[in-house]
Amino acid sequence: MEHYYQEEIECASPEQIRKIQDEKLRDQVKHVWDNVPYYRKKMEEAGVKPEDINSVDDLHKLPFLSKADLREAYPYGLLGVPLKDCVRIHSTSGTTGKRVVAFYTQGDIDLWEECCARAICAAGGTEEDVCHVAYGYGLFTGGAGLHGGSHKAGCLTVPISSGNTDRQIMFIMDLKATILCCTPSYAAYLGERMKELGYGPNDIPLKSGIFGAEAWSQEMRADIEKTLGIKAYDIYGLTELSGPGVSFECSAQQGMHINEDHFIAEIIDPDTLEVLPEGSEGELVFTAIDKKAFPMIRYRTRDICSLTREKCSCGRTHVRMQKPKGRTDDMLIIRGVNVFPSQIETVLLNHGYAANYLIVVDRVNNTDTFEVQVEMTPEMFTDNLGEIEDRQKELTDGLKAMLGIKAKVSLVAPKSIARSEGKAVRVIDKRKI
Ligand code: DLL
Repeated sequence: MEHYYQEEIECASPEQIRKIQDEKLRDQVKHVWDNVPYYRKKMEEAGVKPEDINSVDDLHKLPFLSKADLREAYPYGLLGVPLKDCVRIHSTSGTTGKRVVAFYTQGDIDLWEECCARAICAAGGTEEDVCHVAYGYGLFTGGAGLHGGSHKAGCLTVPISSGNTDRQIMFIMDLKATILCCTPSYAAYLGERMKELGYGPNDIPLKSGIFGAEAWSQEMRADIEKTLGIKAYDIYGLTELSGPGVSFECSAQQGMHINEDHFIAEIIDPDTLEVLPEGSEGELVFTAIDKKAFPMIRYRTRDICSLTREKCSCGRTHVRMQKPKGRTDDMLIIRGVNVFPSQIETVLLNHGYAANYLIVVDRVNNTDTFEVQVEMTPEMFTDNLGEIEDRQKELTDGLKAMLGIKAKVSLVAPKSIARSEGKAVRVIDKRKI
């Protein structure tokens, strides 16, 4: 039986949702016009006034916000309420430039935690469950978001944060954790370590996992589900829009339902900025219609995916987004060809490898070099060079068929590629250095 946190709104009719969005959008645009001079100026430049925005149909008239705006307005330029009304900040783990700092009122936190509670309930969470939150706590939104959601869903919450893998496993086993929340790469590592310690899927008390914060393939899902003996649910979000819980997967595992009573989603062509019809792949853009302290309007996420309104077997009516296949800024252009790390991951997992790999790109004599280092699994480990060469060739062919270009595949020993406790780093692009 499908379990909901707020069934009435999660299963509301499309007309009801649309009505909510129209009303909230009008209020939010007025709120921003009155309180965020940075965005008001953008609206004035675009010749749009709050009176011009009556419904979602008018959304396209509003200017976009991008990461560059966030940088320019850092730290307080996009605040929608006096600082005294804010109760918390979170920040992105960005490695380049200024970090994004997002602000929250107590109301903003409540609705964010509700979104996370919806995700936990969709993964079967009830007050009988023990929810092991192994996303990082602190400035990162993963820990705080799922922690709050777990409380709201009534689970027993284990705020373990990331790190110290053997201690994590001890808590999972001793406290009989039923729901695991962490990045998919960390879930894979936990699974690997549990197997080493002799725990099979039937020994592990977990029943489901809520994994997100980075792109992961269907093949990786299958791998984690098998090792841990769980059902693995995807969850999506970003700091600028609160954090995790902007969208989440249900039992159907056919895309993530976007919490449409709080966020309006659009897909645009990242080059022409034109809004694309349902089903097209493009850049995901969100308008947060409830958040007051950091009210993002038409925020360009740089994530690439598509949307569908097809009926979902779980009963939820909110639009679904497909797994983002990566970010526009994750996309590598190698010898003129677009390459997403997730495509490489698919090939590796289809050939029986785990998601332990590193992509190294460089430029030598004006030509891009493209190497994929892949760990052999303990089962396939060998020092027979002929066998290694055969396997490398097999993967080179598989990658060529997927990407259309040739990669140098280097098989490396098990455990020689660093494991991640948070978001995995899978690309080293030396061309940018
Ligand atoms: O990663 C929030 C989060 C925490 C989501 C825990 C899910 C679970 P940021 O650090 O601001 O926030 O990074 C946001 O991560 O724009 C996507 O590119 C990527 N991302 C997040 N979830 C997914 C996902 C958090 N399920 C950026 N699949 C986003 C693919 C994801 N990419």
